[in-house]
Amino acid sequence: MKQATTISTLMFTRAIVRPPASNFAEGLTTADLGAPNYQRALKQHEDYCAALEQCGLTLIRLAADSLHPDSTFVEDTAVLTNHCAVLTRPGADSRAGEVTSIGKVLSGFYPSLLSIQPPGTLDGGDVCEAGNHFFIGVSERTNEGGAQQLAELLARFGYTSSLVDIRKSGTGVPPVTHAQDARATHHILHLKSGLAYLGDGRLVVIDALADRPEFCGYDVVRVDASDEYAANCVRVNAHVLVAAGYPAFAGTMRQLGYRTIELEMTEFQKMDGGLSCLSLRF
Ligand code: CIR
Repeated sequence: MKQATTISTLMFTRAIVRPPASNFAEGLTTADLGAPNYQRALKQHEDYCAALEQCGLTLIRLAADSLHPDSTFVEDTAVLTNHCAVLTRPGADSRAGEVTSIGKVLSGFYPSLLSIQPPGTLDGGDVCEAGNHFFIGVSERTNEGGAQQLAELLARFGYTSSLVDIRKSGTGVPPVTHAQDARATHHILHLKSGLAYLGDGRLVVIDALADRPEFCGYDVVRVDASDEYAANCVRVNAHVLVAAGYPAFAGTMRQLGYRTIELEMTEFQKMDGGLSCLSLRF
């Protein structure tokens, strides 16, 4: 077990959130977990908001948007850094319209907004900030053009990036080892479904991605397949938000010295959503 070390306090002061709309169940999903219960989803969302406030954030609460059933997953609409904000171009057509209202809100906080241009596509869930470096997933939603555009925009502000291909087909190279085979056939929706940055050079990574060369040199907390959903945790200032139901993972976080807040996420998991997707933190 890795020992607890001195932990820096990453500072976010605000988060944008949007509760699920009554037609939330009509959103996109690949999960085979049944339909979400709307009242339970609202309660889970409210608890999530309370946790962000407990972490010291001021919330910008947007109204539910029934025109876009997936709009509670605000993270996918923008990439926010200390120096710039980039509006995304979601890879799913049904989510394209979500960006406009987020852009209006963000224009009150950022002097100018950058944006991903067609034919590039990019979902914020594929973007993992790790200090001055960004991991950008190339996925079924984020294409190489979108990922490359983001890397170029971020470079203007001194950030470096690496692209991480998580598509089922991987790099297109036929698998030759068991490990490569497991990796190539593994499927997560977004890069951050299997990756989180805790600060201080430490990543949380699912087993299927943990040996990727892009993560070499980081202190990697591996998450095995049975706890995979828990890998989408969120460091918010002095706390780490973790999905309830994964006591071993939460225990690991506490042993590393983090204060944890466990949150029920069952209804969002049914719609392929995790903890990070429910807010845009800045
Ligand atoms: C979708 O398929 O787009 C939504 N149902 C779930 C999005 C989850 N977002 C994320 O992981 N960043």
